[in-house]
Amino acid sequence: AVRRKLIAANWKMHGLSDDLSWIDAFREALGEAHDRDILVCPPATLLAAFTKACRDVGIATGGQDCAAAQEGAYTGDISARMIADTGARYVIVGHSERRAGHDERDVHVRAKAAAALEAGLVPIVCVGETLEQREAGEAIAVVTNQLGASLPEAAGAQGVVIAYEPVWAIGTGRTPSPEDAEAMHRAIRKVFPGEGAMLRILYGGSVKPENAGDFLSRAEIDGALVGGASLDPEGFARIVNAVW
Ligand code: G2H
Repeated sequence: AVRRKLIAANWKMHGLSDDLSWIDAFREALGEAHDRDILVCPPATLLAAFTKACRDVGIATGGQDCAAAQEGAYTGDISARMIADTGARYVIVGHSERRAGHDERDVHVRAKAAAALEAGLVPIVCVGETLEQREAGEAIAVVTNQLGASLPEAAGAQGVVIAYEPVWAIGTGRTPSPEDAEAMHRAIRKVFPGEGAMLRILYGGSVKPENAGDFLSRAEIDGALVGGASLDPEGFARIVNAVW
């Protein structure tokens, strides 16, 4: 099976309305890019405007988190149905910054991913080990267990995207070797027996223009989830163009 590479920008808590100018700057720097999917996950406040502006230019959009419920008395929360209502097609769930900073556990991530599927969105389910777990030789066991517990039963390989983001690589400038990332992706694929070949697995954690090609050229690595380096439109275009 040929999996199209997916290059996703996770803006985290960055971006104001002026930053819609990122879209034109990115497109100009990108040139003609074929055979790859491009996704931008801006903050929720910009999602509707971003989605509208990206509609006809080949850039998909997504949320960075969603609630487990679709509506109700949940002050401050945003549901998957609301994200889908903007025209966005994806939503990140279980990012380590949510797991660590908002005490989200696998059971919550699973409920959010289920809500995303129910709303017709593709959840990007994030998993990753800590440095301590990697050094103890437990990385693959930790991540495959986390994934098993974070995936809703209804999740099939074609309806979800997995992002492997080692916690120690996020925003630190450190990365695993492409070989170690590939080994993890291979293990993650086995969590989907019989349909692993259809599953898209992104690598995330300190992806930059300088190292993007090392990851994106690997057969097991189906794309990247890019944080800090995605804020610069030229830099993100270089990352997208590192796919060949
Ligand atoms: C990991 C990644 C994007 P960064 O969180 O999700 O961020 O590229 O800044 O390490």
